[in-house]
Amino acid sequence: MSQSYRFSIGPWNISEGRDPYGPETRAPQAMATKLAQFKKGGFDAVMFHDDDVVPNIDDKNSAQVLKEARELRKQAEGEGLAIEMVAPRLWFSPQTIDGGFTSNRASDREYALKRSLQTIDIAAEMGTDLLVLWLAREGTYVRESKSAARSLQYLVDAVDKMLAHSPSIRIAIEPKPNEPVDVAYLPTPGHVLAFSHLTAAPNRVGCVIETAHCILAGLDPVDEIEFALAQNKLWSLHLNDQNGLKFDQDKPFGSSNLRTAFGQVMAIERHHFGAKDGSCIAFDTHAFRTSEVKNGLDHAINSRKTFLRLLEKARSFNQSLADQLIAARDYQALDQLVLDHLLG
Ligand code: XUL
Ligand code: MN
Repeated sequence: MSQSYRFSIGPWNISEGRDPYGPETRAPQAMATKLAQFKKGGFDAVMFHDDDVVPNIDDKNSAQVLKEARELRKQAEGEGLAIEMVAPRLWFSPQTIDGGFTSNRASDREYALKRSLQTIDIAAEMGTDLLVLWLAREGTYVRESKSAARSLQYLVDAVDKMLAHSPSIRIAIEPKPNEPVDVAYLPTPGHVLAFSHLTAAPNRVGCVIETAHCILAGLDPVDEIEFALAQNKLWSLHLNDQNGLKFDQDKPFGSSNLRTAFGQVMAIERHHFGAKDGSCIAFDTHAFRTSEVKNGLDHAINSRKTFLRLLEKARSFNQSLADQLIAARDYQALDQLVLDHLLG
């Protein structure tokens, strides 16, 4: 029987349209409204930042934080949605303007760790063992301001404390080479997987791969996905698209490069992503600024539709003919076989 995939989505994927050059273009939607749309849109699970779960989280004590986490879990489950992961949002607060774990100030580093440990408690309360770390501001704008070796040690120390905080937590790091920082620490899946082996429990440190982030690093997302899958280290996926080396565009999956999208689906299918552990496929995309509220989730619904259509293409691809062409090293014909198949 063919494998079926689980799809997840974050509340930030229904956004208000603000960009660095202009304000919101859509009214904000309540969490309840978002959750109600997710199941209807074909999604099975939700990804949350800690302050999506608990707004104004820094103003609340631990008992209140965990109470709100329990309430949101109930609300999501009431809509038929599981919780995929929770991630500390370490790039908003005044204490993280110079990064969190790698900040040059000890008080900022303590804040980042405290918030991450609290996010692990939130994850437990919400029934997930997956913590995602997108290391947004861990990096530099000025090369001389930080040392890569010292920063690496700060990151290892922080992750080791998280691993010690909970014997069951799995930490998936989402690499991105730049934005908001000029040069980020752990910019690629290769860096993340090498990093995992420096920690106290490498089997509990893996990665999330996002298509656009790979393209921004000049890498082919197909190979990055397969590289991580081959090592059982891919624990979540953010599929989207990106038109070359620009700002992080988070375009609908397949909208810039259908062939690379096909390649990603082929890799996912070949390695049975999520079959054993229930890992989810998310589409970390956002609405165009011109979209109206009523169409505010269409980018993700369309991305899922494209994924499922490409899955049919992956399953009907003539692999035995491809294998013959590969054996004959007739890559010219192989290239055209893929194009003809995609063109239908
Ligand atoms: C940033 C990004 C984040 C993470 C979750 O580029 O992709 O949305 O996926 O924090
Ligand atoms: Mn992402």
